[in-house]
Amino acid sequence: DHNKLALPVGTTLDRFIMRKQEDFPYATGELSQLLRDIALAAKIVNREINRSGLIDIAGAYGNRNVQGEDQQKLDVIANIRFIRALRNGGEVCTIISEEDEDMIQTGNDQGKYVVAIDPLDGSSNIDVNVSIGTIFSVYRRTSPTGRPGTLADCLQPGTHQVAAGYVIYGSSTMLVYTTGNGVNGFTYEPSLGEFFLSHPDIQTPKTGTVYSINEGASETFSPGVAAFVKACKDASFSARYIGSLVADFHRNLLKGGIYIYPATGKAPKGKLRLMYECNPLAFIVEQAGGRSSDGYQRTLDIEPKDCHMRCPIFIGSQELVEQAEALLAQET
Ligand code: AHM
Ligand code: MG
Repeated sequence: DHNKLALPVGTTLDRFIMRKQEDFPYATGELSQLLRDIALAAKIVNREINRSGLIDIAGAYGNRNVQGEDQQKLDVIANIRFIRALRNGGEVCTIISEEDEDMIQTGNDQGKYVVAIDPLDGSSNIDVNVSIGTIFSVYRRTSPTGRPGTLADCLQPGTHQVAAGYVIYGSSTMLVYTTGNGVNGFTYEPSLGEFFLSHPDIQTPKTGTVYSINEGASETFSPGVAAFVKACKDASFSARYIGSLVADFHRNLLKGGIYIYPATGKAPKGKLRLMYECNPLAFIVEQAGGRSSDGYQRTLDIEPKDCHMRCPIFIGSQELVEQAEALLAQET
């Protein structure tokens, strides 16, 4: 019962994390520290993103740094920032990141946690000033401490997540996360440099009238997906597709709806990655009362095969995801 843990709107993220920890008498505070590390890196990345449009202008007035550091692409910068924060924090032994083919060993062999992260998703949207996001997932390692984390530590099913969240760098910047006791959203106040609780105990609507899918690929949809999209149109749903996963997901979480990235001709296994895109959002949506599947089975039950594995995703309001699953089940 997470209602007894309710804290008022306006509580700072640090205080919120601290108070939640006090509710678990045996908690050592390591997960709390890890979440604070992620929030710190998010603030730094947020600053870089807000400056990104100014880089050329800064060059024009002679402010470009000589090493050319400010010319690195933002997804690379975000990757560096998050890895550095998690390494310095000390709680994480191993990281898998969309930006790195191999597992990253932080050198913190005593760290009890592994993190899967997409440091900056939707980065093709940066140049056109569209919202982008960070998505992360936290697992407790299963191998003994005192040595680097293992592939098995990283390849746990989504049901084993101990925390997951995302940061949306949008018209305001928000951090939304769960540790398995509901979902809470925090809005960043840049002039104070703090995240404040703005969306306590988020519940997603049971149904909705928004569908989000890249219909440019509709010629290659399976019959079940095509039937679902047709049903959405027959019901005069609104089509909303930003093309930035976190932004599409966040809108539907708050307003109701379904986001789909199915198998397509170009992406036969779907496009999105299980470990750092699908699973964290699936954990969050379930905690908010919604549902996520690959069309046939619950996302969180999928057995991960490699760190960068892709899978189709149907995620959002429970009734809509169930309707899509029912139509897929009728495929022959
Ligand atoms: P990325 O990880 O290379 O940025 O790709 C993921 C993005 C998601 O943010 C978005 O939902 C999806 O790709 C859009 O793909 P498409 O353009 O095929 O619809
Ligand atoms: Mg991505």
